[in-house]
Amino acid sequence: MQKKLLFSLLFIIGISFFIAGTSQAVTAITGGNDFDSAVAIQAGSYTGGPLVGDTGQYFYVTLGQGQLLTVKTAFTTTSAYGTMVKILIYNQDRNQVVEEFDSNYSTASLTAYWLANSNLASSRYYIKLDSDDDDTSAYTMTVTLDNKYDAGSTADAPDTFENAVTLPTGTSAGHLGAGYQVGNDTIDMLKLTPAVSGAYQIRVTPPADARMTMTVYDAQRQEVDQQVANNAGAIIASTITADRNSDVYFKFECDLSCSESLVDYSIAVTAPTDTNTNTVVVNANANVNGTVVNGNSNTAVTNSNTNSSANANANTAAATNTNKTESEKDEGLSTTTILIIAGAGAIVILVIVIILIARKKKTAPPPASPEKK
Ligand SMILES: [Ca+2]
Ligand SMILES: [Ca+2]
Repeated sequence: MQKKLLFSLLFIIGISFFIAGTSQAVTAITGGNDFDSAVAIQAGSYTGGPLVGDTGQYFYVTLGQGQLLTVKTAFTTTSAYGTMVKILIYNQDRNQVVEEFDSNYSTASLTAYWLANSNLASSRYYIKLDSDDDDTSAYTMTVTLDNKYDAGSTADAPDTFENAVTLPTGTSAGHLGAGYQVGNDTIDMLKLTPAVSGAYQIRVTPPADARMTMTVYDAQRQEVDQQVANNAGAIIASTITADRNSDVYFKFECDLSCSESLVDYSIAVTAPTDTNTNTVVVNANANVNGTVVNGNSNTAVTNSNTNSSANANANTAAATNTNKTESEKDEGLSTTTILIIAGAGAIVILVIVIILIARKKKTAPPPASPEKK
């Protein structure tokens, strides 16, 4: 019995910790009455209300360059006549840049967003929740800040050549948001530094509703090509011939005539194949040792480079010289010479022996003649 109670207690405690860990904290909040009294908030979830009359409640967030602010709200009302609810966003100069609104007879949900460009490292944006004419009894608000950095960098690509974001080869993502309700990021300037000389192809794929423009500039910042999409969603491409380490700039544009929504586009850069092939001849000497010609076998090592950026030669294999060394050759000749000398000596000794035998025969007394009887 006690074991069952202990098990039940542990189970309840575990469930409580699980719920606490997975549920998102919601903070009760009340905004200011105007810009000067606006309340600073961070990314998070909030609840508040009521919104009375036309006063509304003011908040503000600090938005970094290349960051996307998203404000999601849900309003409820008990008014028999309904209300008109709004999300308004203002820039740091307190100029209105976003207005989202809807009629609300019981509940209404709205979403507003804004993408900040790189003109300011960070800036203040005001959020106003508003209810015209009649009361809105309560609201919930979720604020998120997402980094919409370009081409794998940690920044929004700027409008100008200076500080252009590095464009890598392969596929990367870019982000633009143009005009009222969307953002002030209408231009992304990127820079490609070729690792090898040759033809590079750049393809830009926009979302279905965007009609983008790409302009290409050489290292002297002279325009060399421009591609304008004929229709929304069209892929645009350019092929340029570039020298190694000579920068090429790309300006990607999407203004209000391009899209009325956020534009997440992809950039595919295809680099040329490095066909540079070096042939290194190792040990081309032909040694002559007296009357003996030493024909060396030279080994040519072909180095096929495949690394376009570092041109890293893989030519580390040593050439193999199959020739004997001079000392080895000298050692071989000495043995031959010794054999010749030994043979000659033997011949001389043999000749001397023959001569001595011949002389001995000449000096020997003639055999005695038989006596006459
Ligand atoms: Ca951008
Ligand atoms: Ca930009």
